[in-house]
Amino acid sequence: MTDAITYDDVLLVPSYNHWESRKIVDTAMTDKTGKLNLQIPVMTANMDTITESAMADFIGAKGGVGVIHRFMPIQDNVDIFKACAHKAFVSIGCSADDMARAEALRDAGADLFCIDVAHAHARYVGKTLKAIRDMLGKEACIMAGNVATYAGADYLASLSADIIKVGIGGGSVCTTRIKTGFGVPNLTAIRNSARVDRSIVADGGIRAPGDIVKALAFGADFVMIGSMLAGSRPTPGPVIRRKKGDGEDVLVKSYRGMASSEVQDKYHGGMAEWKTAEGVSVDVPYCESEEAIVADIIGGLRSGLTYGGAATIRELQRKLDFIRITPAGRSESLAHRTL
Ligand code: MZP
Repeated sequence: MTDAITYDDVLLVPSYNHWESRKIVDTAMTDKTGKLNLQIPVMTANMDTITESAMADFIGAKGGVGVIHRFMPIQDNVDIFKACAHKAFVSIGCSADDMARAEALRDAGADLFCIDVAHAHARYVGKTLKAIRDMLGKEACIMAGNVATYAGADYLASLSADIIKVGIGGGSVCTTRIKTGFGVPNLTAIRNSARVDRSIVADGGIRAPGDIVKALAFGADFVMIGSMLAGSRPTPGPVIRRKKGDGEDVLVKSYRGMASSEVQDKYHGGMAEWKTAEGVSVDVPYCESEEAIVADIIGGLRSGLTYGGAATIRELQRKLDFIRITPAGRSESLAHRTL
């Protein structure tokens, strides 16, 4: 048994800063195979309440990349991909239908693919990865996940994944750890997986810019976010008016786990009797300031790099110095002035 940690368990220790301004630091990241170059290391989650073309365009314009979900007919998927003004990842699963989806998306010009299943350290995922690589050729950028261990990351790397998506059970609308008892707290999953010679994406459980800096410092080259942008204007889905307990109206959007019963109902005609939901669906406040959310992320990342005395994300990773904190240390970290 090993002790495992996640974002709230640690703080990064400040080190000597050479830079006179946080404007000087570089937030860009190129993956280790050289196929993906982003101005900010941020991907938006391939969830049906997070990324279609509006989100892909929004985050693409900011220098990140959107990962379009796959829960739609192939032709709709192609149309949404074609509607994107900037580059976007497209995601596929592991069914026969998904091979056809990948082929159609390739023919539509996609060259960034994400093979996405909940537990990707699995033989059927390895087979799909091999088949997709054979179909797309070596130039295509293939991301695959999710895994949470070195062995899982190594398995996908050995089968030609360019980028590996890491995180099991840590997502804000995920109940996998509760339903199955399995998972690895995210910073430990990131650190262990980052020992493979591929870039990894820290996926799930990121709630604040500081979590992004921690994920990167611990070895992730990219992060994937869902909840931080949930409820914002570029997400798919309608704005809903709800009544609060006090009778006041509030505007919300829906944010739901892709393994929730709501998703099973919508796309698969209900939950199969041999399955259980491993995600939940929640209302999140409607938010008109997606610009401010990303500005906060970029500002936090720039500032974090200077606290770490690092000009680049790779330098931040090399200089990783962290401490475990107590619950008192955590509560001191939060704004806590009282009247
Ligand atoms: P978060 O940013 O909301 O914390 O996490 C987003 C991530 O949660 C997604 O990228 C995906 O890996 C994960 N996710 C999506 N659906 C489920 C589920 O239903 C889930 N369990 O865990």
